[in-house]
Parts: sequence; structure tokens; C-alpha cells
Amino acid sequence: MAKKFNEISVIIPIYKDEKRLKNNLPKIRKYLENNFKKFEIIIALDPPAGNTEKTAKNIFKNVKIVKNKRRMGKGYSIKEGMLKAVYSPVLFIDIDLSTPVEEIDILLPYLKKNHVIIGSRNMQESKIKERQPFLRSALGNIYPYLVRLLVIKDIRDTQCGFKLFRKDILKPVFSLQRIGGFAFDSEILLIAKKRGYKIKEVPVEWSNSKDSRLNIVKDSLRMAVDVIKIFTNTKRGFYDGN
Ligand SMILES: Nc1nc2c(ncn2[C@@H]2O[C@H](COP(=O)(O)OP(=O)(O)O)[C@@H](O)[C@H]2O)c(=O)[nH]1
Ligand SMILES: [Mg+2]
Repeated sequence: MAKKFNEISVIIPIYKDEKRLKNNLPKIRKYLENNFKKFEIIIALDPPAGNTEKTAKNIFKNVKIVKNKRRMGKGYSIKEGMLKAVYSPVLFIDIDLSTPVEEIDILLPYLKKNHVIIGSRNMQESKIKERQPFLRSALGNIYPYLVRLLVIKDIRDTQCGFKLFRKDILKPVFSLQRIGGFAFDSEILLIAKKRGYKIKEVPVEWSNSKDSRLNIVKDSLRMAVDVIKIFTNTKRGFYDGN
């Protein structure tokens, strides 16, 4: 077998997603066992949890679970998980495995020269196996437009659910995070950039999962409002740190 990497922490946000967790957590566990000497899996769980905790522990008994009392959002949950991670680097990954866990191999080499490595669906070499449905991708075009206009210009895909961070930058970056919903990725990338950390965007494989927690109308509106919030937060100096 190829040489194992030393360590990694993996954060998985979960909301009403027990079925996909049951299908896909075994794949994540297996990949990590085969490729890392030490690893941890942190599930960042929003209620209703149902049997999610039990299901996760049956698949991997050492799984760590960070649980909210009420639904706080993907961004809030990931922040909680990130601030508890013990290994470096730290990856967050969507449980639908739209980007397969094996793509970690593609991101890891860039860690030597960068602090944040993000999976991208919008580069020439990205392998998009199945696209998002029409309405989602049409609305999905407005969001990146707003992001480019108001938040961060030089990143082609801020939203892919597959991002890798060096642990030493988690506290300075995630402690300034204010967005709890789906727009948090754009905010995190802006904070990282403002703090002088290097971000590398890398093409990855991606395929649409029909099942989605995102409410196209409600969440798209919320995301647009949040982009404006990020913009005003920037003007007010909220991301400048100490
Ligand atoms: N903790 C938490 N996780 C969420 C929330 N919404 C979505 N997720 C998780 O975030 C990941 C991406 O969600 P998904 O429904 O696939 O979104 P999409 O790919 O943008 O359609 C999955 O692992 C979900 O379980 C939320 O409100 N809270
Ligand atoms: Mg998805």
C-alpha cells in the first residue's frame, strides 16, 4: 500500500440526513483508515437528529458528535466542529459525497504552500458528472455574481462542500465567522484572505445529489441577504481581527 499520511480531522455537517449518512459514512471511514495513521470524524449535527447519532456510532464507534439544540445552519455547525478539531489539516465534506472523499488526495499536496485548499466545480479541469437541476443552477448563477460583486472577486466556486484548512488558521478565521447559513463559505474565504492566508482553488470531481436540504426560494433569499451582511460587516471592520 502507498505511504499513509499522518493525520486529518474531517467535519461532516448533518441535517435530516440519516439515510445518506448510513450509505456514505462507511466510505469515508474506510478511506480514512486506509490513508491516514490518525484521524477523527466530527459530525456537526442539527436537530431533528432522529437516530442519526446511533447510526453514526454503529458505523464508527469513535465518531465525535457536536450537536445543536435547535437548527443553527450548516455554517454555524461547521464552525463548531472546526473549533473542536484536533488534527491538521481539517476537511469539511458534505455527506452526499457529491465530491468523493478520495479527492482529498488531490487537495493535500497544495498544503505545503497554501493555508486553505478548496474544491472547485467551475474550473476547466473540474469533472462534473451530473449537473444541478435548471432552477437551482439558474439561481446558483445569481449568488456567485453577488459574491464576486460584494465579497470576493478571484474565486470561481466559493460553495463546493469540500474544503481543506491548515489547523493553525482555524481559530483566527472561524472565530470571526458570523454567518450561520449556507453563505458561510464566502465569508470564511473573505476572512482568510483578509488575514493574509493563501487560498488555492483546485478542480474536483462533483456530481449532483437529487436529495437536497436547501429550500430553493427561502435559502436563496437568505443567502442573498447574507452576502449583503458580509459586505456591510466588512465595511464595519468586523473581519479585521485584533
Ligand atoms: N448541521 C447542518 N447541516 C446541514 C444543514 N443543511 C444542510 N446540511 C448538511 O450540509 C450538507 C449539504 O447539504 P445538501 O442538502 O446536500 O445541500 P446541497 O448540496 O447544496 O443541495 C449535507 O451534509 C447536509 O446534511 C443545516 O442546516 N445544518
Ligand atoms: Mg448536496
